[in-house]
Amino acid sequence: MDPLQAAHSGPRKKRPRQTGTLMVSSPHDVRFGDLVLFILEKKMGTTRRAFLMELARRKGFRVENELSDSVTHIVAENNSGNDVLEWLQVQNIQASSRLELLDVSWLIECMGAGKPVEMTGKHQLLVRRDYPASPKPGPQKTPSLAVQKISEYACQRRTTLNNCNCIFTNAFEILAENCEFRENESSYVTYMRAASVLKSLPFTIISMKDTEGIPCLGEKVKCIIEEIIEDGESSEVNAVLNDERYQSFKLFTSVFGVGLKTSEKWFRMGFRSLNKIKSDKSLKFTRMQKAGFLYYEDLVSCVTRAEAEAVSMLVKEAVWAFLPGAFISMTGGFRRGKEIGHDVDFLITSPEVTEDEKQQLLHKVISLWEKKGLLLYSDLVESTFEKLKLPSRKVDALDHFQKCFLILKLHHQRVDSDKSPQQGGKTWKAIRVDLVVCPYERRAFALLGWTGSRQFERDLRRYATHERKMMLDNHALYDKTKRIFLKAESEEEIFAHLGLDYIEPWERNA
Ligand code: DCT
Ligand code: MG
Repeated sequence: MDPLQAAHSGPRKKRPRQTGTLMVSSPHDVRFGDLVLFILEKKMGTTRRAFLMELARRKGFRVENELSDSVTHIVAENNSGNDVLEWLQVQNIQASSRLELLDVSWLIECMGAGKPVEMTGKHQLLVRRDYPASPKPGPQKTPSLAVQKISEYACQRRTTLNNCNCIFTNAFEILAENCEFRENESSYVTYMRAASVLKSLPFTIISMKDTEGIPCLGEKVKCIIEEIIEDGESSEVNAVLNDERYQSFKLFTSVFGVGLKTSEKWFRMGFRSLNKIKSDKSLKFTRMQKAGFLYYEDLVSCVTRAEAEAVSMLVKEAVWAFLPGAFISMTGGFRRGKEIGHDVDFLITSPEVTEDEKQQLLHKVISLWEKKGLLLYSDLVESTFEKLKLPSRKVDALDHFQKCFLILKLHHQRVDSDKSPQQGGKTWKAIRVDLVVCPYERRAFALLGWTGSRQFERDLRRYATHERKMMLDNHALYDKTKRIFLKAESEEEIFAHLGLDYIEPWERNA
């Protein structure tokens, strides 16, 4: 066993069992009978607890010596909501959802007011809902209050862009990328899942104790987390960042049209810079790569939301010129609320048009842009969609819808109308745009698939397969037990078919 690991999974400190301190106190009239208080001794101490109990009773509050079913309010000092829940678990007591967990500041305000004051957020002890206290050995009741395990599937977690564990997730994403470059699929998945679960946490990991109960964090991952906690950085990540192969692949794949195969070839040929590659007469480039080099600077500088909105206008103008009733949704990262992206993705669909009209749409749109001088690159892929085909088993398979991969010329003025074109300067920016056209009755599946994130999509499919015996992809959902396709008009219906709580697009940034 890894010595580090052993250090973290050792026996937990036994907490002394709390027994209510028996007080000798004169009887007081209870004035606020519907409140039954219990004051936690832990971290408060016997004397202070006894003092507060006596004071509260004198003011007409009912305060119990022992924790019992009748208690409605637990008051604690210097404890978090999770601390209190953990304490309750040790007592083998089931916390009901009507039990209030309050900070001592509430009680003190009540004492000042001589009556119960309103409980607000500042008084209520926060329970990290996704963060269960680690289970104790032996039979136990599960507290019904708020304790829910973090799922191993990203589609059962809410992941906003509010990532409070960047320091760790950046590290794991670099390690994952390095594995991708080395085609080490299993390590890639390990690191991506670790990054993904950390992104969903509503708190920052500050000690190894915080990682208890979190899935997808294996031994290796935990060692890296520990090193980052202790040193602020990971030696393994530093080694990757200084690795020649990683640096070269990172550079080469930043060119549109260059994937792992080409990068491998160039790396083996001894290339280390893009300038050397561009000027080498013996190399042959695809049409995509030529465009990639030509518009390199624009394409590596990310697309802003303002630019994405301007592209959206362009797309709507062109599509509606031919199909006024078409639905156009911006998908991808921008639909998830991101402020920047590497491209802008759109899903287009329309009810009540013939297959032929729909098939012609992208062709017409592209030739319109070509006439207007806005088309810098296009690659149109015809649909290979078949209605009765079962969803793909592969989690990363491309879908069969008709689509085009484009580079469009976006004039600065369309983004910022105040911006007057500078004399002689370039007045536009090259932007990567993807357009996908899907059959109207498949729009919910296509929208769900094209909204991402990739990790979220992978886990949705994995969840469907392993937990529901269903098959999901960008086209359809198939129930293997019932042997039927499950129809859906909206993303909500797909989640419902899968028995999942609905996760909003901005919560899918896994
Ligand atoms: N997608 C898919 N099948 C693929 C590739 C992508 O279903 N083979 C989905 C998942 C995400 C979405 O399409 C958009 O893809 P990207 O543009 O690559 O991702 P993004 O989340 O929009 O990220 P970025 O902000 O970098 O564009
Ligand atoms: Mg995108």
